[in-house]
Amino acid sequence: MAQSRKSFACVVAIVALCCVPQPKQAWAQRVPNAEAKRASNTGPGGTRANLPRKTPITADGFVDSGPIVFEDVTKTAGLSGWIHTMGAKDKGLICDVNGSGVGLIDYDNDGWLDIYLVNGSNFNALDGKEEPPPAALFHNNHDGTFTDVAAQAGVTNDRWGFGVAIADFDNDGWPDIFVSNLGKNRLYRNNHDGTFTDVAEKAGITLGNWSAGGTWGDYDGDGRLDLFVTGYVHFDRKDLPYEKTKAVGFSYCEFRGEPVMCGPKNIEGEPDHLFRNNGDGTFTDMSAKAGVSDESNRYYGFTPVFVDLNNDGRVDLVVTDDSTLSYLYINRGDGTFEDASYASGFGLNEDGHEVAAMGVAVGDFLNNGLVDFAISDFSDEPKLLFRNDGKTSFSEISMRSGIGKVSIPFLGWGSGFIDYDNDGWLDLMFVNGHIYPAADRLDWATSYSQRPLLFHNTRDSKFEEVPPVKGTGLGQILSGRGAAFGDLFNDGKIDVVISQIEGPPVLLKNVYPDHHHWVELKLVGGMKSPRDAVGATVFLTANGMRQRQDVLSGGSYVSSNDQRPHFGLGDATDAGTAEIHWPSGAKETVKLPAIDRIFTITEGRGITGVLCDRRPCPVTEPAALGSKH
Ligand SMILES: [Ca+2]
Ligand SMILES: [Ca+2]
Ligand SMILES: [Ca+2]
Ligand SMILES: [Ca+2]
Repeated sequence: MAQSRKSFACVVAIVALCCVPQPKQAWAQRVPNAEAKRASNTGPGGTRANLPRKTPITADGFVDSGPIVFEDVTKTAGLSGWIHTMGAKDKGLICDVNGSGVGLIDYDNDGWLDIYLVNGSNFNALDGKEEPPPAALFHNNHDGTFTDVAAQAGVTNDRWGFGVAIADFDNDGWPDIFVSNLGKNRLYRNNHDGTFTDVAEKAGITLGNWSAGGTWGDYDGDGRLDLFVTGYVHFDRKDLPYEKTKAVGFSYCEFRGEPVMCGPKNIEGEPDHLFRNNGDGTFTDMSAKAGVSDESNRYYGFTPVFVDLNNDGRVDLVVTDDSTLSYLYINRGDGTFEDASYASGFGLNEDGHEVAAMGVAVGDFLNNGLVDFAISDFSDEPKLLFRNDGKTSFSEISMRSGIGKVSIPFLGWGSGFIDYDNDGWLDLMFVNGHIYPAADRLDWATSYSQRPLLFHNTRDSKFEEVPPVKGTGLGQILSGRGAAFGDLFNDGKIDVVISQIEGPPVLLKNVYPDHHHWVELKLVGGMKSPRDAVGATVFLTANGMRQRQDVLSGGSYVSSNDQRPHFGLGDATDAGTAEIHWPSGAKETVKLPAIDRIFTITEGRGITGVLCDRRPCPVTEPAALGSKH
């Protein structure tokens, strides 16, 4: 999150000098001259305090009319009573600013997505002096409303929470919840009766310092989901990272000449962990053996995702790192990973610079069968679009694609490739918000609360910003952090749940007035695959195109999206044919018999369930016959 865009050589120099006091102008010298001059006139009690300040584009640029994509239904849905809190209001410490993730989970297996919202905490709560702020589990009532059942369900966490990753780790057919904390992590096992039990201690995955995010994936192909957890910074209550303290290498902490909270630069990092699932409720730490421990680098890990990026049938691993190189690991298939962060071109931006990478969107936006990535990062940086060129090679094409220039003033977090208009081409959304409250006081051309960004995919590697219409979901400014994307109302349109730091969540219902068709798949793995099919890849051939969707656990910003592959069909009236690459290695081809349906497909058995117009309907004969294993 801190100021970034520094050459790798410069990073090495700073790391080497980390225990030496930094010169007071260390940050300011990278600010362009004119801006530096302005900054020198500002600050607390500065001379510019009374001058009118132009509203930055991050909180402006709204239009009076246009197509409405999202409607903010937070209040009517019943979500506005829950409030996220994290640390002190002055946001003076690094633990106060990052916010938390959102997990979409159908915890009661009724076919409707429920919402898990991680909460933060504060020192008083940690010390038992006040009630800890609880996480929320909002049950979907199928009528557009939700009810918070976290307390009854036993999933309030009550720790300083950051990330969430949803998966059925014990293959019992019921999704479970991993929560990463500043403090011990949680693994909430689903008891099948609306309640959960925290089994993290027995599982051996609590860790205990600062875990940011998690992702589930069967990296060793034994049919059991394994867990990767990012470490952010090493945090010590007895040595808080304030300016000029030992915890920050005695450095000053400034942004454009303004004193700000310290970090992550100069704070000791926390390593990452890969836990192999032993199948008996316990896990074994394989981080070092697998080559993904981050032990020697201690980069500031945020959002990890297991996904097969080179189409060899094995999940690989990408990790966004704050203000340091981001990782891209290729699964060798022998229990180890090859670090291809530099070689692939994924770890740095187009100029070869590291960025403060927060979130990651995963999706095949070119419809060429390869997954691409978009990375949300700090303000003053373009948000990054990485095109997968095959052969484990990526090109960063932000400026060429049309998302670069527009996104520069925004500080991005939750990120998702979603086909909001169901035309068969993945669009791109970023959820934004600054970490420094001073952004609203000083002339930085950015703001503390920021509007979300939605880009329409105009094909041929190009995107266009969707104008934010006043009074709609895109037409508001938020303190956005985590975000999860999914079809919450089973109507074939992808909605968004946003977690705001220090505020209520925001539910954006997709009301875009297209008349396009769609299809969704709920996959159930067989005996040799994870039961929830996490790691499966689906190629849908329909409407003259071949689209790809993956079943993933983790992503966006330390969040967990709808795991049902969703395909926009445009005007096509034939739902096409799905080619499913199951985690077991089996490939299955299923002719989908109808549009605008949610099909359950069970490995080796074809279609085993159908939702028509939000209700179960008969499985038709041609569908069952269409399966070829
Ligand atoms: Ca449900
Ligand atoms: Ca389970
Ligand atoms: Ca495994
Ligand atoms: Ca689209």
